[in-house]
Amino acid sequence: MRPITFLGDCEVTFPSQNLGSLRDCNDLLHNNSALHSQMKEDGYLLIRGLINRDTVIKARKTILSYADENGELPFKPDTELMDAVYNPDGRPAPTMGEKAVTHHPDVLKVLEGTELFKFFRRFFDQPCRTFDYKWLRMIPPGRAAGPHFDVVYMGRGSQRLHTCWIPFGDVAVEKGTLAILVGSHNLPSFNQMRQTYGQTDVDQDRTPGHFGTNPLAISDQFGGVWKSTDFEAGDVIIFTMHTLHTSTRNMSDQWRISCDVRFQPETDSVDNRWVGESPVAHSIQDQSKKAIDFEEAREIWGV
Ligand SMILES: O=C(O)CCC(=O)C(=O)O
Repeated sequence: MRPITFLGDCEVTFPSQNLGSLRDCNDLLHNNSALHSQMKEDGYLLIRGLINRDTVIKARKTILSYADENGELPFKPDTELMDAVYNPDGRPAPTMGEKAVTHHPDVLKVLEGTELFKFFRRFFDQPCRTFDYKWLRMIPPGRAAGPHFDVVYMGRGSQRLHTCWIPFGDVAVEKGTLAILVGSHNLPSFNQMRQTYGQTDVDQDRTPGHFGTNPLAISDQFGGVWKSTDFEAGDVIIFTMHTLHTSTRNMSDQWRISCDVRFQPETDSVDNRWVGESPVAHSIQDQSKKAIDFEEAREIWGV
């Protein structure tokens, strides 16, 4: 029996009815229309071993060395750097959007490497581009991301923008993996959510980015099935801007290292917050506009 993890504050085991298994699409990799059909059906594509494992492991070492050298004892003394064991008395250097680490050649070899560019070039059937901003995350024990659509954070450009989530190391479900609410991108029961919450812009509207904090309450109310998987270094998961996702709680004693990056066709319009030499990232345009909390937003959205 595997150890428990959590979706929000609810205990779950994996695999179970509450948290099923994602399917991979490796047998479709040479059939672009089949890949598109699967994306349309599932809202995601899980690809095993897309990126060279050694390249990912080398980048992991670079990221951990950066976090260690520029932080304050983030790792437990007398442990292996590559194990990234959490030190409750320490703090890593910030990594999110930090070019000093995200654009290190070892890291870029993963995030902007030939494998991802080759995949998206073929998937879009035209040249593609990626955002310069990279969401490189170090997630401590006990933490998880709340459920959300990515469109609310980066929806000002291409309608064909996709997210690609990349773990830097082997990440079992109990260490905090990406989980997808399969059905959220296409079931009619999510129409109202897509047409309200799914049309918002957190910076412009000052609406909440996360659709609450309880993933299982969402599937209970709207349907769909939460799914995740044990990831290995080199695996990636790609999903749409309207695929609801969260992460399982990190139950280990180690930092979970991952990065989410975005790809789109090169000629499509682009959300300017995330590109350029120093992307502006999130910025509230109208400071006088009051932030709306989730309960208030739900009433407005009627969901
Ligand atoms: O890594 C995580 O925990 C969350 C990632 C995420 O929200 C994303 O890839 O859009």
